[in-house]
Formats: sequence, structure tokens, C-alpha cells
Amino acid sequence: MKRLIYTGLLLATLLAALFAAGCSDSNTNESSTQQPRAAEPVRLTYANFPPAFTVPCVQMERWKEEVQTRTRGAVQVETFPGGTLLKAKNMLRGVMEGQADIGCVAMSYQPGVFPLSTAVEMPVGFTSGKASSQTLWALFEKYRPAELEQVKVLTMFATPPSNIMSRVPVQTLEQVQGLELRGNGASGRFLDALGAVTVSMPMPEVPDALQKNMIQGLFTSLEVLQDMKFAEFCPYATIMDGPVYIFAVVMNQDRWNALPQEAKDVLDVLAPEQAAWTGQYWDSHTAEAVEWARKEHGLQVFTLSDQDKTHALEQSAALVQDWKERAVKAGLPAEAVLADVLAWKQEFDQ
Ligand code: 3IO
Repeated sequence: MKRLIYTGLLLATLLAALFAAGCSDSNTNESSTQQPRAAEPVRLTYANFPPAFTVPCVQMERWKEEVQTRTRGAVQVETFPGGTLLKAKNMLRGVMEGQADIGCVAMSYQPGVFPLSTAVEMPVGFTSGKASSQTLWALFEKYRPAELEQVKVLTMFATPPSNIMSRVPVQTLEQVQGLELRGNGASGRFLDALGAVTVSMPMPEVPDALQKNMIQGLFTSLEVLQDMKFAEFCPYATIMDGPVYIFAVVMNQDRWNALPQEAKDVLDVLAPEQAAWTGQYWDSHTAEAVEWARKEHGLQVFTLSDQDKTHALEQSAALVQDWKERAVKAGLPAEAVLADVLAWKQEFDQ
């Protein structure tokens, strides 16, 4: 018995010494003016569905670095790109059930679930991810919708406008007729309205569908020409400033509640900054990716005529009508929400 106690004491002393060494080690780089922090950092898991080198995952790594720096290590984030922890379709549920602490939700993949946020998906002619992302965040802040009240929203962002990437040249609306194109959410319904044969699937399934010739192209922001290597299959792009795709980064509510107040403050300050950063990054990276695809794969870029663009908007009017009906059913002031979206689009596009 005595020996057991001695061994126990010895182990405890050893562990304490090791722990102290570890702490002083990690503290050597910090300035003496900083507050002492809790010895044990909070560790959070963050699930994401597309491959690591795509924009949703690049923004995840940037958020992680900002959080770790701004909390001086008190919050540590472990990221899981590529659907290794949760996939697109079970992201929201997985976070609510605690399989991951944080998850990146592609709201555009779940029609009907987000009646407020999807206002930003309406074909109002966003020309940048900067404006679409900041509009999405402003909308969330103003309305604090029921659709997201079971989780803590850490940030939101949206793509630059959807454009066509295709195996065949598409220079007019006429050429969209009957073409099998992949698009989800409002982008999918927009394609339907133009007479395309729309196929919906999450981004990670698109490479296989292109490879197997199941689709003739896709309709989303153009940086995937490079990041998902779609330029290998799609030598043509058609600029038409279609709808955007929308995302929310959400955290398990209980895990959020358990965070120290200082950490909560850091994350809340970061939220709108991250939305703006991601939108801007998406814009500049998309421009680079198109240039890359021109040089490396001879990508040809067409722009739809103004007449065809107007025509496309007219054809997709029913989409806006459907959204309004859904919004009203959800108890939202649909007209006021759309007016807000248009005003913010102006403001943030400056
Ligand atoms: C997207 C989703 C995952 C990775 C890269 C991406 N680029 C644009 C999107 C938007 C989207 O959700 C989609 O499926 O097109």
C-alpha cells in the first residue's frame, strides 16, 4: 500500500514538472505585458466538406490562425477538410449533435431550410463575393432568423456570382437549352428557368460526374477551374453574373456556451471581419484562377450579351416569387428583406 502511494506521488510530481516545463516553453515567446492565461486551452474541432485547397477551407485555416493568435492560444482549433469529419449533407445536424464543434454549412444545398438567408441567393446581379458575403452577414445581424437559432453562427460568406463552365461553348442563352449542367440551390433553379437540364450534387461529387460525362459543365464561381481542376474538362466559361452560393459557419450551442467570455468576445469581433475577408479573397482568387486557366488550359471566356442577361433575369422572375412566398410563410417581411439586400449590395459593392 505504502509503495503504491509513493509511486503515485512520484508520478504526480513528475507530471507536474513536465507540465510546468511545457508551459514555460510555450510562454518564452510572449511579451511580459500579456495577461497570464489558463494552462489548458479549449480545443475545438472544425469540419468542412470540400478539399483542403478550396476557398471554404482556405477561409477555415485563416479563421483558425486568427482565433489562435487573438486568444493567445487559449482556443486551439483542429480542422478537418475534405469531409473527413462531416460531409456537406450532414454538416448542420452533425454540429447540432456535437460530432464536430464547428462546421461549414453550404446553405445552398438545403432548399427550404433557410428562408431568410436565401434572399441573398436571389438573382439580383451581385458582381463580387465581397458584396454578397457582407450582405449575407448584415442580413443575419439585422434579422437574427429562427432558421439559425439552434446554433451559434461564427461567420457567414458567399461566393462571387455563378457563371457557366462547360465542355462546349455557350455564347447565347439559346445554347443553354437542354444542356446538362450542375447547379444547386438558387443557381440550380436559375438554370432550370433558362431551359438547362439541371443536375444537383455537392461540390465534392462534381469531379466524378464530369469525368464520367454525366454533365456538360457546371454553374458556380469560377475559381474551381483551378482549385477543383475543372479547367481540364471545361475549356469554356460564360460570364452571366448569376446567383451566388451561401455559407454559414456554425458552432454547437452548448460548446459555445461553455467558452470563456474573453474567447466569445474575440470570436464575435472576428465574425464580420471574416465575412469581408473571405468575400474579398474569393474575388481576387477567382480572377487569378481564370488567368491561370487561360494560360494553362487555353480557357476561352465569353460574356453573355446585355440583352441575354436581361432576358435571363426575366426568365428567372418566378424564382423570386417562390422565395417571397416561402419567406412570408416563415413569417418574414419578404419585401423589406429584398429591399435590404439590394441596398446592401449597393453599399458593399463600393
Ligand atoms: C464551392 C463549394 C465548395 C468548394 C469550392 C466552391 N466554389 C464555389 C462553391 C459554391 C458551392 O457551394 C457549390 O457547390 O458550387
